[in-house]
Amino acid sequence: MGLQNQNLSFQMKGYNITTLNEFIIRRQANIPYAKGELSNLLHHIGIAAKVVHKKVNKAGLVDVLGEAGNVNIQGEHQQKLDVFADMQFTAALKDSGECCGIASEEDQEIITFEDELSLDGKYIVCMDPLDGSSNINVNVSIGTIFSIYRRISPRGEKAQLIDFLQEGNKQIAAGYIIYGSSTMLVYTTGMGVNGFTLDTGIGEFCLSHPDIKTPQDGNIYSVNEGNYNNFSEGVKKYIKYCQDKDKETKRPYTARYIGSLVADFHRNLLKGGIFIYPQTAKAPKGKLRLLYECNPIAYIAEQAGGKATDGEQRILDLKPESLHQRVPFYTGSTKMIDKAEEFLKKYK
Ligand code: AHM
Ligand code: MG
Repeated sequence: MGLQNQNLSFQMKGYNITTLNEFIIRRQANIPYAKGELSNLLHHIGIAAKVVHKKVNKAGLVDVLGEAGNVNIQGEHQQKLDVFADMQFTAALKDSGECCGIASEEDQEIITFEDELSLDGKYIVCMDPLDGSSNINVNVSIGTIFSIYRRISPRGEKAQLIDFLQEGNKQIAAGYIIYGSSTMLVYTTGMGVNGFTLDTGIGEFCLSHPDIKTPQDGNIYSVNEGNYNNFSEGVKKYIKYCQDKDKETKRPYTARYIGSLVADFHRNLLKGGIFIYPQTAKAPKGKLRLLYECNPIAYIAEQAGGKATDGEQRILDLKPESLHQRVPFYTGSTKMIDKAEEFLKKYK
């Protein structure tokens, strides 16, 4: 039996698997005039995710743990895996031929791709190639975050900074990969959120979490409480509210904080909860970066029926001023965000 016929017979016997690529192509078929450029870009992100997954899974066995010996733009010591993931995603985006430039947490300036194919690329990508760096060396979940925009500058020319400083509400697609007890890719193109788990047996991301909807309310709060003394009065009071006993609102809530945004967000997305990284005395503008951490996560949160704000304004409506801009970040179940904002307003 030829390979094609064998595949057909697997399907006929009821192997009901939808791979990431099949899903992307089916979605594309629903969009009139789509030429497959975004599909191709997402496909390449999927490939890089598999390569990084493989490396992350071997951490401890091969020499990928520890510091790379450089300090990045954020003043953080780059880990070997930070550098590896940055290289893999950069190479995959360049290879796609659909992307004319990227902004990465690991690089001070934008990187432009200047081969003929890429210059004509319609998209730019902002990314945090390896999020949760402090957890790399201790076998705790880490992630990759990406955000895709249509370029503003003319096709055929070099990508410009203005292509990257677009409001989050202009995102075409966003997603994350979580390297956890299994590896998952979760993404949105503005038509809901879908999650794919990597089946390592066949080397494919398979649809495992279709049309994710986050609970409107929850009982998990996620914040680095080690910073408590440096929080504003409103945040302190909200944390106390989370800890107070109240039967009707099922309090006290449960505290869960991993220290990897992707993992903390992913858990709360599925279970219901609130993630907070507010301003602190040490980080007066917050810690997390608007372009490649908050915007993509905010887009996914909203597409799943949740919310994301800086404590007052919708994250997706903030006008970026610089590549590595930081913002306070509140995201998760709508009712919990509303309650937190009530406290911020009251104790402003
Ligand atoms: P990174 O991109 O250098 O890994 O930093 C971002 C991470 C987020 O994943 C996480 O939410 C936050 O930093 C944790 O910070 P802290 O250790 O201050 O709680
Ligand atoms: Mg990060």
